[in-house]
Amino acid sequence: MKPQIEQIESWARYAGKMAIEMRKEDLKVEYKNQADLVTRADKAIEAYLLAQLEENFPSHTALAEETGMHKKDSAHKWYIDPIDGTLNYAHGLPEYSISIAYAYEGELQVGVVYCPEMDELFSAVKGQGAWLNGEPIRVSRIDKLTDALLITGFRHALLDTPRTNIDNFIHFSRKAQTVRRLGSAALDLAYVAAGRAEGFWEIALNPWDVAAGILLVREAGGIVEGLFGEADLLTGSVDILSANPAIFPQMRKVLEEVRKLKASNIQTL
Ligand code: 2AM
Ligand code: CA
Repeated sequence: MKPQIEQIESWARYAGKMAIEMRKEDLKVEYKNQADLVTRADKAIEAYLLAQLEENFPSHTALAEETGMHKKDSAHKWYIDPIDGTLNYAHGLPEYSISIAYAYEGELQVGVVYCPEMDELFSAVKGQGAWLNGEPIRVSRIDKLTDALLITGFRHALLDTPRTNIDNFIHFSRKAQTVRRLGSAALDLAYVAAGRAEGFWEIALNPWDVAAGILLVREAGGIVEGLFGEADLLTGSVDILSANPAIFPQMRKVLEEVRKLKASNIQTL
């Protein structure tokens, strides 16, 4: 049986209620490392979503942030982030989301990203389109980088390494209208899909952060690739570039310029 979008949407909405309720009491924050944390809400929501899968699709494989791979029939695979943007969640900021995606034979079929605090549910079905609370969404028509609002994020562990995103951030800050750092990659991609941002890039994300958002952007008429064209965005560490079709090549050009500067050891700041 194929997963129905309405069913996944209802799981996401229920998970969102759990997130809002649980934030009223002690979140029991544990640190995976300085900037990577987990709360009892992440664990409870993941357990709830995995239980839904077990009940409805017992033969399907699931990859979930807190408990890893639950390997079964891997032609059917789910990507689950119970709370994307846990740092925001733990600090009381509204920018966090529940992200659920389903892929068949490696092709994303359904994606849902739900922001409970704003009650915004973004959904997409392969070949059918993308929606925000049931209304169709499209990427923006802005076509000049100088008019573009971009979003990015920074992996803490990369800050003092050659893979740091800081150089890209500085160059895009000069060339675009502005660059925002919001804290939930799943929502960032949803905002590109909805035309609120023209582009998003980030380094070293995980498949569960991006799977649903990738389908949202593609179904809304946007482009998603690896930062330098890598095709596989659903395994291992993911470097991602996503934008409307006009802005996408302009962003790639800037990323390539920065890469060249770094390779030639020229001080890029
Ligand atoms: P999370 O809140 O689910 O951990 C912030 O720019 C984005 O990076 C969020 O989507 C966040 O997801 C993700 N993120 C945080 N820590 C991470 C880590 N150690 N590895 C990969 N992604 C991470
Ligand atoms: Ca998470």
